[in-house]
Amino acid sequence: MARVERVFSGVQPTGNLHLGNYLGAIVNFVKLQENHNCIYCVVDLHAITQPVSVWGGPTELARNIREVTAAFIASGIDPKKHIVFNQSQVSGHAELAWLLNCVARIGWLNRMTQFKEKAGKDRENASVGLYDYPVLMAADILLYRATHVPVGEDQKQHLELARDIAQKFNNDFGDSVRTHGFADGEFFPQPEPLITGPATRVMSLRDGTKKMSKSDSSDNSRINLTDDADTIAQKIRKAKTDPEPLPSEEKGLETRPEADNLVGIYAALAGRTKQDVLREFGGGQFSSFKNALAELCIAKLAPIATEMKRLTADPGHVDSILIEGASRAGALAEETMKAAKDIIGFVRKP
Ligand code: AQP
Repeated sequence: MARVERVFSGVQPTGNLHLGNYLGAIVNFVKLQENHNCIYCVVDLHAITQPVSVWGGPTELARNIREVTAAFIASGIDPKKHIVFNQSQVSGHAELAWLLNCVARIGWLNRMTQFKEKAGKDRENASVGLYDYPVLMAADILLYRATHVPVGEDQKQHLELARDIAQKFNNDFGDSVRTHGFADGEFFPQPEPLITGPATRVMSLRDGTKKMSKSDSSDNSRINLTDDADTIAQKIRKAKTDPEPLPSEEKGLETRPEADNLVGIYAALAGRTKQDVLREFGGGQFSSFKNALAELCIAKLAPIATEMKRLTADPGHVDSILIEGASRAGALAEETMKAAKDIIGFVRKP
């Protein structure tokens, strides 16, 4: 099996995509297309790890799968040159997750902070799937033997776990890995997290210490990719700030999470550094900065929302993109599954 540089990442179809998903992940997905082979996945098997009341049931799930696909394409991902599909259409994800469940250690999973946050106090009542989420995520990446994974800051710990699982598989089956054509003993490459740009962790507009998130009960806490211009302007106007004017130096943002967040969003949308943004707006009041931010946000997001609307109006077309992508992803997945099974020692049809 040839070793190629390959990018993999996924987004859950669990509700409205927001500016955090866009700046933390999707913008980087688009950039990476220039120099890499990319696989972008709507991770619907991950979505169902939450209670049905969270992901909304069958009709909502199908609608959200198509909406995330539309967001990928409207943002500039090319499904002809790269691969776009939904996870549940390639059975290798679940199958490899089982093999990796037997490699990953319970102690490793017990340290995962996302499970602790999402399960909350009622841990006994969380699904086994939610606990196992990071192993499925490792399987998603390793199924394509991906080398680079663009994600937001919140996924860093899961990426480290994927690296540990890859390494333990390679070590546990070292001799077999080598006799099956991987002389360097590395069947699964160590996936590199790509956490880049000024907005790797976009915070809530209502509380600068909390991540912007689909599951926040306040819609005013986030800007959705489908929000219209008036809604975006209103949410930015209402965003929490402090009474001080904006600082002129980045250091002045250190103890001001809300100001830091808004400046970071502006910088990411404008393709500038925070320092550069402060050079223009430092010393000024929030009201004029917020007007400029709203204008920029609308200019960047409105064309995406329009294109998403156009695409989701034709679900048959979106489904055909996913089916075609799944067929190409499935062929790559099958190669990895065959090799993984041979390495472990399963008997199979040649
Ligand atoms: N606030 C954020 N800032 C930067 N990046 C973010 N990402 C999510 N939130 C932010 C990145 O978006 C990608 C897709 O995320 P996901 O939908 O698969 O899962 P998530 O991290 O659970 O997203 P949400 O929106 O915050 O959902 P809930 O409310 O369920 O927790 C990932 O690369 C993620 O890092």
